[in-house]
Amino acid sequence: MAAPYPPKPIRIWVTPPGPNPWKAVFLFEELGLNYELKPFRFDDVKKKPFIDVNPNGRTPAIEDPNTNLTLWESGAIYQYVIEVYDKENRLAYDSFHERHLCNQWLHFQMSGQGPYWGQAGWFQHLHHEKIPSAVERYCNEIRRVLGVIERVLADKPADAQWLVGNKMTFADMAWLPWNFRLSEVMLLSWDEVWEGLPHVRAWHEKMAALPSWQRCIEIRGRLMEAQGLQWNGVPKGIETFTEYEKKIAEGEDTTALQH
Ligand SMILES: N[C@@H](CCC(=O)N[C@@H](CS)C(=O)NCC(=O)O)C(=O)O
Repeated sequence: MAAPYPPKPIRIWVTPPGPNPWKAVFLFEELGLNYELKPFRFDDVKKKPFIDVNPNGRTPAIEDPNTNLTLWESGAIYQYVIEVYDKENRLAYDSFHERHLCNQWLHFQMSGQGPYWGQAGWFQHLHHEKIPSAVERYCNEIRRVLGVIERVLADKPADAQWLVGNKMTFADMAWLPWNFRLSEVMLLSWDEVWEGLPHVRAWHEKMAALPSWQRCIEIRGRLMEAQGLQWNGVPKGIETFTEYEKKIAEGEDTTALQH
């Protein structure tokens, strides 16, 4: 058996319900890195000990004993892991143009996907009052951003439908975990989510089928179970989002689903 790489496991702090921690775990799994998970409850994300690791109180965060570096913000974690642990450029390029293009797509994901998908989910499910115009605004933005990706992928040769060059890179992977939640975020069937987006759908499904992502889903399921949560983040014992929304409106603790 090959020696673990890197020699000391990198600790990844995760709150299981939200998509962002799984963005980090997906990259570690795909590169086959030596890591350990530090799962904790979403309710504790703004408390010690986690705020000593990330003063902003958001997951993921990593602690790497091999380099003595603690890092938060999933985009920064991606750039770090790729620079330090993907020396063979399995999920990156060393050529000038492609390096910068990968960073461009990563920044677009961080600024154009994370916050908008997150706000769509918030106004759809968690906000204490129904504001249809807010849901509409963020869902429209989701469609607009996916439309950008659709055009880019459609313009590429059939065997190279990735954001940069002709292979999957970290710039593609970064988009998967939030897209994986789209049906729930938009309250649509998957066929409705992907309407008019055949290239995005194929791109998404290729990544979702990877063993590395399947392992993420399996690990997430176990951690959610251990925290008494259903797969969508709704606590066990609450059957539907409608029932959950009612509890939120009544002011009961709702922290488990917030991402
Ligand atoms: N920009 C951050 C966003 C991280 C983020 O929002 N993480 C969620 C979990 S998916 C969180 O910890 N939320 C805590 C909160 O909203 O207080 C990143 O990409 O790492």
